[in-house]
Amino acid sequence: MNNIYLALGSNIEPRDDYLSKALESLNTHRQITVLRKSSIYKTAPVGYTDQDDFLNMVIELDTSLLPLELLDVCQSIEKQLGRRRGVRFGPRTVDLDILIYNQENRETEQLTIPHPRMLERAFVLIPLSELASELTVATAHKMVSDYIEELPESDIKDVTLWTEKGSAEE
Ligand code: PH2
Ligand code: MG
Ligand code: MG
Repeated sequence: MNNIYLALGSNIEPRDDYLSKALESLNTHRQITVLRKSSIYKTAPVGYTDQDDFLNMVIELDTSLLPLELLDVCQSIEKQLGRRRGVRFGPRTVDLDILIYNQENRETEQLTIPHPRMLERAFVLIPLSELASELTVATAHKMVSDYIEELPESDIKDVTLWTEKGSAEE
């Protein structure tokens, strides 16, 4: 059994549809099974802040694909769902990032695993902790929950549970 986690994000409407469609595409792939999903969170943009709020979630999956093959599938789903590459960290219909792939620890031009920014990002750590709060990440000996404790309070406040009903009232 594999231990693979992916982060999903969208900040172009219809954000929740983009997340569901990405999930559906992953799940219909012959070599991918989505095992578990976190809740969906509404999150303030990080990095490039002059853009709309994101919806973010994390999923656990099982696959016989190798890391670069999985990356390829993620990028083709992004493309299929209308992702256009523009501003770095800027708006996107859907972003699929491989966070963790078993014990893989690699840094190549195409792909770095564990995801290089995941341990500083509340919008990744909080949904990930729903699925794997005791997971230790690659070479670090700390757990996901330890990293959450180190986050500034302001980052944590920027990540709130999202509900379809809540969004209709916005
Ligand atoms: N993704 C980024 C940059 N900033 N901010 C939030 N809240 N959520 C994201 O998914 C996100 C971001 C680059 O991929
Ligand atoms: Mg990303
Ligand atoms: Mg990405």
